[in-house]
Amino acid sequence: MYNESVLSVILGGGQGTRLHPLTESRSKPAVPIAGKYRLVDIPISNCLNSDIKRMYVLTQFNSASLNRHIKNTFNFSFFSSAFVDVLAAEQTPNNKTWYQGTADAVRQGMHHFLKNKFDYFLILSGDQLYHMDYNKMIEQHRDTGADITIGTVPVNAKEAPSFGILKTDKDNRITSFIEKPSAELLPEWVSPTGPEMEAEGRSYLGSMGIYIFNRKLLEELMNDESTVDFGKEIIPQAIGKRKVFSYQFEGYWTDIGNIESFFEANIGLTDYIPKFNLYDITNRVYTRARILPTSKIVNTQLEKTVIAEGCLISADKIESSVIGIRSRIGKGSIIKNTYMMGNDFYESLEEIESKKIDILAGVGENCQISYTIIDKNCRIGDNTIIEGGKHLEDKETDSYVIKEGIVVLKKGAVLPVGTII
Ligand code: ADQ
Ligand code: ADP
Repeated sequence: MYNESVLSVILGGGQGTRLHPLTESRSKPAVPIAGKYRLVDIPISNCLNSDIKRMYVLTQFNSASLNRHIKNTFNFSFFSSAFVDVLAAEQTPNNKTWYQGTADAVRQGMHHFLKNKFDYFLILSGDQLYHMDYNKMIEQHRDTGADITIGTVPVNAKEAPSFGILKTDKDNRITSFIEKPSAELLPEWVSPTGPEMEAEGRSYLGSMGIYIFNRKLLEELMNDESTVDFGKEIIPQAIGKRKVFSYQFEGYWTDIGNIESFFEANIGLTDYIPKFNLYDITNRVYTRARILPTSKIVNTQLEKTVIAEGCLISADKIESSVIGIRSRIGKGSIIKNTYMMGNDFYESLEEIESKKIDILAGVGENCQISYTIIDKNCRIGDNTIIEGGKHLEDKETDSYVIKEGIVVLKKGAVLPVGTII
């Protein structure tokens, strides 16, 4: 029996500038991760594993790929009341095509949500990598009689300025909250987080951007149209006035909302023991079942590498890299610290001949690629050298972007033979 008291709302992304160019032609929840999944699979799978089976995904624009992915993946039985619905920003008479912020996005979807029977809203972020049993948080929410419960994790001083930081009393009730404090303000926000966390320097309690709200309360708060954001307005304004509790989460959790953290999280999957475990049958990450053939690897030295299904690889060496579905990599190539998303289709030998394709989809022969994200369907000519790293300055061209030393090839980019970046 699924958890009927909870309705989940997944915040699928604002204008997506932080993940540009991966969000140039698709909405953020549809961005491919870990070689075969999409960002939105993470919160949806956590919900399913927590027996929460009604979900709305809020997104700024309705990309065909997101709808196709959701429709093909989360296709529940005819007899089930489970659903995953995508709600894209709708044009209003004021011509506000975009959601103005997270709370505004929820406000605009309210008339859809309230048609359902439930007691609690579970508000989730669409760009985080973690496994979490939300039932434990819901249990605490009920036991404490809270109006709002916020999922929290201990963070260090470097991370703290990009989070909502809070303080609690001995019963975990939140007594104060500040959204993204500046480094100068930080000393005032130190909290006791336990000896293990403190030893790692994680002395601040950060909001995970995961909230439980009692249904009636959120309905009431949404009536105030001046509030557009949870972190900036709704949460700070509720402290002191409502019973707001912290639920401290102990497992691995990371925000993957920008290129650097997205890259780190993907490459982190190649660690000997990755912090995010995809090999746990009790905590499955669900995604589209594609029925692809096995991967074929010829004469390639592989080190700490994750390879998805349906790849054709003849590279010399691949190290600390994630290679996505249907990837093709030519002989003599060396790939390091790279996330290659893969291809949406194969090119048959006949097609290659009849269309006279000179640069095949994938990585050509004798290429050297490092610190790079290769979006889907890129064509990289032979003898290309892409040497990402901190020596590179931020830059954007028609076919790639460089951010924080990471080279990101745009979806479908074509790099002529011998390109050097
Ligand atoms: P941020 O992640 O910086 O901080 P925000 O940009 O509001 O806050 O994004 C929250 C989530 O909502 C993200 O998944 C984002 O993609 C999505 N989102 C943003 N704007 C949206 C919009 N207009 N429509 C739909 N979805 C949208 C928040 C909290 C902090 C907390 C961190 C933890 O405000 O207090 O510490 O999350 O990551
Ligand atoms: P994304 O959101 O990753 O940018 P889409 O979801 O729009 O990409 O495209 C993925 C799906 O679209 C593939 O599974 C494939 O079925 C189909 N597709 C896209 N381009 C092609 C193509 N050129 N030939 C055949 N199928 C394609």
